[in-house]
Amino acid sequence: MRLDVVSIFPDYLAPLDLSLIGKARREGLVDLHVHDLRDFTHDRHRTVDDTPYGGGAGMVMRPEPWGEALDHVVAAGAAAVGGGVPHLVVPGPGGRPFTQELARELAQQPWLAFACGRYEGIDERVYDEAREHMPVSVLSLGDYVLNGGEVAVLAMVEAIARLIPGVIGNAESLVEESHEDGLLEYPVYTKPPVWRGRGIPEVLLSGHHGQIARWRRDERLRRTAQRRPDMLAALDPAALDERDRAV
Ligand code: 6GU
Repeated sequence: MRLDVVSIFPDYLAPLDLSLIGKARREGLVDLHVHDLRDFTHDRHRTVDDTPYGGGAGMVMRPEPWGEALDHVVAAGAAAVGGGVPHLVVPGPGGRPFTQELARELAQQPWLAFACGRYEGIDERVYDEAREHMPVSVLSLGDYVLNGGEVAVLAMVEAIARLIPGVIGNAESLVEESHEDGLLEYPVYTKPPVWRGRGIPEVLLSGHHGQIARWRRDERLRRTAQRRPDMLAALDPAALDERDRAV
């Protein structure tokens, strides 16, 4: 998968060299290119923002550097990917919620580009123009405000890249996760068997795989009911057995 990220703080994306994503890059599974928006300015001060038409607080990102940056990404990427256009993701608190389902969809794409806005946002004409050339999704991590899209891109790229076949060694660990089947994860324990006077649930030592599976499912249901009643309400009733309903 090819990934392009445009930002005025390219150093913010440095953590993508680390851990599993860094390994996926070195193995050629992920081809990541970070671009500095200021490289697409032409004035001495490398200006990317200006005051909003109509007045109001803060600054707005000017369209010209964004237009040139996205033109460059499309041209450079097309040569590398062998044609086509990227799916453009613009992170922002005003977007549609970024979910595991969306991560799964985006993980199927051969090419994603991320446009990191700062200040009060990017001139709306940049979105309008981009939509004439490529699919554009404005996506939010949740109902709170970050200073810019960079931290959101770190989160989204991690959520997407780990779903690319080969990036995670143990594909099984992708299956039983929170948000894959609408329930949160069960609690986990490892050695030692007693820590600061606290033992572990007896059933986990029983060797009885049926009972362990049932206990884990009960815990997932309890946890989901307690922490995320919205997720429990959204479950397909057909996905619950009689024992589930008793929990
Ligand atoms: Cl994706 N961007 C910004 N700037 N703030 C956010 C966000 C994204 N998601 C939640 N808050």
